[in-house]
Amino acid sequence: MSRLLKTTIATGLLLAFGAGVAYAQVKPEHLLKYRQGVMRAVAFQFGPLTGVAKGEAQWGPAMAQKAVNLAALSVIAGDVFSPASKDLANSDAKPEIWVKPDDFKMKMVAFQTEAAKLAEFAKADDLEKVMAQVNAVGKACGACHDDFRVKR
Ligand code: ASC
Repeated sequence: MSRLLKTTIATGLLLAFGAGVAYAQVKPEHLLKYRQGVMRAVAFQFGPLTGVAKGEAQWGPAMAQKAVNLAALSVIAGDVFSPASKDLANSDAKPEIWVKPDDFKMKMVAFQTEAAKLAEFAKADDLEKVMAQVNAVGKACGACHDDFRVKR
């Protein structure tokens, strides 16, 4: 193995370990605020888009930007349910998330996939496809909430 390769691998391992340690040190209440903030941000992008799908809100560049934001946030949403956050109090996240991680992951990926499609249709300014895709995203949101979020 070349020296450069060894150095690269060693640096990568250090960074990965360092990030893990830094993450573990975040206070639980801050992790919860982060998670709830990200999910709130998701809802604040998606809510207006559901208005578009219902013909109650106007389509335009600002609304298309919300779809792009939603796709980015969906990626972050996949990172806010780490095992380190499984015992947070005052959370609507069900323990099943960490009991059935494969099922949870599948539903999270479905959300991310549908949100990415919505962003593409939005960027293409294809209102007809946007309206249909908003419903697909809503179904993905709901499918995960049904199983993994405490009913309110
Ligand atoms: C929203 C929102 C959700 C989803 C869900 C879709 O606008 O805040 O949690 O849509 O209701 O089933």
